[in-house]
Amino acid sequence: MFTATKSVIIGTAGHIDHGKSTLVEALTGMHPDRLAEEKRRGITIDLGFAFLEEGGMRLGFVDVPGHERFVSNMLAGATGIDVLLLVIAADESIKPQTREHFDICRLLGVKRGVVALTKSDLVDGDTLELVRLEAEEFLRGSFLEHAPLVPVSAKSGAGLGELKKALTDAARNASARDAARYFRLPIDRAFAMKGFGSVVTGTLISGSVGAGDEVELFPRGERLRVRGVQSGGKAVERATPGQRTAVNLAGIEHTALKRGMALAAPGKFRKTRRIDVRLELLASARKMKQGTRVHFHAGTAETIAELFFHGQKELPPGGSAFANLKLQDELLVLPGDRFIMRQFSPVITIGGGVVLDPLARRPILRDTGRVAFLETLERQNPVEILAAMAERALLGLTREEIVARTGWTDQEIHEAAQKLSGTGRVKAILSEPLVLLSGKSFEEVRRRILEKVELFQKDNPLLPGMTREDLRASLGKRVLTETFRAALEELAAQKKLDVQGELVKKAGSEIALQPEEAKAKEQIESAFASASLAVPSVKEVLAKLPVEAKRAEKLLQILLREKSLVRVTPELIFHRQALAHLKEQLSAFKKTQGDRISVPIFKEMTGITRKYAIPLLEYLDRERVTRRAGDERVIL
Ligand SMILES: Nc1nc2c(ncn2[C@@H]2O[C@H](COP(=O)(O)OP(=O)(O)O)[C@@H](O)[C@H]2O)c(=O)[nH]1
Ligand SMILES: [Mg+2]
Repeated sequence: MFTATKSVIIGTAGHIDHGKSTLVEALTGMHPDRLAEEKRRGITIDLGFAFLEEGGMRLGFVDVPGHERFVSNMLAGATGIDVLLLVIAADESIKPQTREHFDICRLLGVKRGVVALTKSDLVDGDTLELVRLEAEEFLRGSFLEHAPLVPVSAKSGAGLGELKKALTDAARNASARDAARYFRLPIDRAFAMKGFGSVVTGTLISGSVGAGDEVELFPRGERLRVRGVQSGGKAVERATPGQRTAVNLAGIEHTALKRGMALAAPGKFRKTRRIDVRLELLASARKMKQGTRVHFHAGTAETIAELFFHGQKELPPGGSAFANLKLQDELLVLPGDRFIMRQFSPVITIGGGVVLDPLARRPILRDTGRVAFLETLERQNPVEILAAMAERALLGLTREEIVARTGWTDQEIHEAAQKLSGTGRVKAILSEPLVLLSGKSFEEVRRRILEKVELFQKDNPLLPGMTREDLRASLGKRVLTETFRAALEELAAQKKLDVQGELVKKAGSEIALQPEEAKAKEQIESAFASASLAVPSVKEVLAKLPVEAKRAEKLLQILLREKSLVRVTPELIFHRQALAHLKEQLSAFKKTQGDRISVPIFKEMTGITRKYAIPLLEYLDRERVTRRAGDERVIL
């Protein structure tokens, strides 16, 4: 059996020249600085990478630049860090970028790490102790409060073994990322490789990717084919989460690809420009007003965001709020994604937060339920979230919408929907493909259907019911056909409505006639009954009634529907009994005179003129009582 080796990303952070790159090299034997300019200038400008197999795990090192000018590069690398390697030089202690990098890692939700007190060879024991105390003080109350503090020297090698052990311990405790989720890879580099074509790299944050896969490029939208995948510098069948990953892509120029884009499972997600978030302002930042513009960093992407606080006008330093962010560029984010905000000018890190709704709408005053909805999203209970999403989707909530807004797998959606069914909070108006509606909206549609049918029957007492089509149209476009169908089905099953073919009526309702209508109806029927086969014209009968023409016509319709009367031609209507009698006469004729009858004999037997005889015989042919044979009829 194949058991995946655990892959963990270790990211450096710390002030420039504190020995980050040197330390990564000392630990891995690989120098992470790769650009010629970096080598020449001796500083890290962009991200560097190195790998180490240790303790049965695959450790990927992301080495970030410490210089303040390159914080945005640092941010691109900080995404996907499982374990932080915070570097503090023993000869300099905590410096501005130590603080900023640490703030960033905290805001990005990094959960564990190790602190290296580097260049220990340059200081005496007392100074080292002092720096240790300063570091402890600095980290108090943070996620690194209980992290190991390891003095090391890349020069002498002192402490390196202990640091490696502390890092592997932390890596072992890091929660494994889930390969069963949808694939997502924020791109941090794109280049062309001779003989291969376009290659992008990034830290695989979710799902897996392998040769032959189709992936979607965000925000551009192209579907691309994966030619091959490397991880840790080696070709692999599939790269799994927590791995530095290089993806060779077919069908695109490397110049069309750049840092900030992302690869993801095709057809699942939507790029966005509006997101709802939980936002946190650093205590060191200035208070923030509604409408403030900030630099926004998420994944490896960077854009400008305009802030709108839900339910408050401004945010004090150290404060936190729900906010709607309008982004200058479209990008791909999902709930739970962390982001960093940097002040517009001068550019310093002022806060960050977590994405709650990646497909938020523009904030509008009458959307009073938004804060409660965001609170629900923040609590992360899938059942509650699904119910709340359905409640806010007045038209209905589709599976695609759920995936795009949550990133949930089908299994997760199924489980949450299952737990909700039966509570009445959500109704599955369609199960394949899934469409959910809140119980409240569904009830409202049911109520409106009953109301429309009732109203229709009241306005049209002489009609047997409302057609499905008219009923559907009366509800307007804001009711999905699926909802209408499900509601109608349920009302019929509960015997609240009678649905017969195209007609819908209140269960058990009968046409209620006014006394004069009842009388008129009787009059019509008896006019035809007494006429036997020599029927009067319809016009003539209706004209004699005590009700006006429109109602008279409806009464006639009722008699036809009840089959008391039968329309033989557009002009000729007969009473059911007269026709029954005629059929009896024919069968009696067949017994005594044989099965053939001519038109004159038929006229003689029935005593009617040709005017009635021919249409009646044609009717009998249609009814398969007789069959025409030349000038005669065969009685069947
Ligand atoms: N004496 C001493 N110098 C070191 C040590 N580690 C790094 N340095 C030096 O400090 C300088 C900056 O190191 P570098 O790794 O580029 O720092 P970074 O900017 O944090 O990546 C370089 O000149 C290194 O040779 C150490 O443990 N002892
Ligand atoms: Mg460096």
